[in-house]
Amino acid sequence: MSNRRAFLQRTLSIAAALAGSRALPAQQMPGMTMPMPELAPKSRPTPPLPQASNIVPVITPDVGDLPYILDGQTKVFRLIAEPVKQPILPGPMGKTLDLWGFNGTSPGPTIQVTEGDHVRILFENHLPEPTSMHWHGFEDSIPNDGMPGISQLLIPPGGTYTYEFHIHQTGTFFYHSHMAMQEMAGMLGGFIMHPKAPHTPHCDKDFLIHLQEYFVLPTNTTPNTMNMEFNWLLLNGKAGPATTPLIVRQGDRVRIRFVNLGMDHHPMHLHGNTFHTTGTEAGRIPPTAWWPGNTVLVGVAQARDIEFNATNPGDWMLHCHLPHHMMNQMSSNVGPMTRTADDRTSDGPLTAQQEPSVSTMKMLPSSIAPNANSVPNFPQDAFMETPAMAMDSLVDRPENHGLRPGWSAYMMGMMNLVRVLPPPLYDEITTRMRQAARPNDPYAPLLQREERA
Ligand SMILES: [Cu+2]
Repeated sequence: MSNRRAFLQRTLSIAAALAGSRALPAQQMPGMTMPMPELAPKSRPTPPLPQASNIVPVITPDVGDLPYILDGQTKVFRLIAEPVKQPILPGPMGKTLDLWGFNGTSPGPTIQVTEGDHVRILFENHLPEPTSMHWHGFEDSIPNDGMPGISQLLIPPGGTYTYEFHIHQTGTFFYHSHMAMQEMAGMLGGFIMHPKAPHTPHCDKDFLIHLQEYFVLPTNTTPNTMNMEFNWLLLNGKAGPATTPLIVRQGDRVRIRFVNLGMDHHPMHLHGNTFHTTGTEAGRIPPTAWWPGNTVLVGVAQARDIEFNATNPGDWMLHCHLPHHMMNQMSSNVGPMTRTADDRTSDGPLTAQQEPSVSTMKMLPSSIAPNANSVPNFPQDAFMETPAMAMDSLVDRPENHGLRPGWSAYMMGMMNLVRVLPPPLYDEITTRMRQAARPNDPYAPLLQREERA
């Protein structure tokens, strides 16, 4: 059947279905010519590994993967658009946002497929308004483009749509609502197309990080999606220090894939290592055209893949370098001015006895120079809400093991760590990660793979 005939048939039949009912289950949708298999469970079990054993699974920290079931040779994913409660920072000064996402998270779970796969997405709209899903960068047929009013009708609340793809590209792609305000409410997710044969040089670790921004007034939980000033800057749905570090064994070659579906461009900077930019939202860059750097600008609607050899041990900052994106609650109309009273300073490294606390939220006079008020530009960070709100215990997890006490006071907004760990510490931390046996652990595919190796 020609693409045009298939398109017309699908459009007409779906239009008929939508006219008849706003909440038909997928199995009853006329025109759904593909046999509908049993739907994959909504709860996320341990994500499946990419089939080929030589493919390193992409880890999306704090998010995880969308599982699939096989219908013959077709990988079938069930993607549900729905309101979600997204905890972006824990504790008394923390925040949980009311976002729109997929299958319980925002960003939605990452879809991983391999070049040559046939893929079916059973999409369900559990939102209170119509939507449609765009597959960003896909070279596929027009009925699967997700452009409302152009390639398909809007999918009403309770409605469904089936997208089908034959995967012939490779790289970092993504899915998102093509309704702009829905996109700003969190409706985005990653779509990784692995090559059949891994790229060379081989990468031992492969991570995906979404760059996100929201404006949320104090005491509010719903973002103002029309605002152009942002006070909560997130990586994979978390603000620093709630971002889960990227765990790397010293000597690994590491790929990090950044995806930006927000309003601002983000210059992502890595400390201590020089990387090459090896991919864009259009896939792999020929090696002769890679460019070195320690900062990569990830523009709106873009993906950037970077790779480096992690030979330099340490806990290296990975962060957006826009100053306002390195803070939490950065906004001209957000108060109060706060800082922990345990805001000790010193000219030496922190010791275990110096861990700050969140017991009080007041600047100590001893932290301020006697002539501070006569110095132009004062105050700057002294009266931001952070740093110096240590919350080590609130964000404690195996991936943070061994960081110096009080570390969390200096992680904000779009900040995370790439922990390049000498083998003994790497083994200790990954053992702790395994022992934690967390449900839906985004690191699980990697831990399982390394355990088998
Ligand atoms: Cu930024």
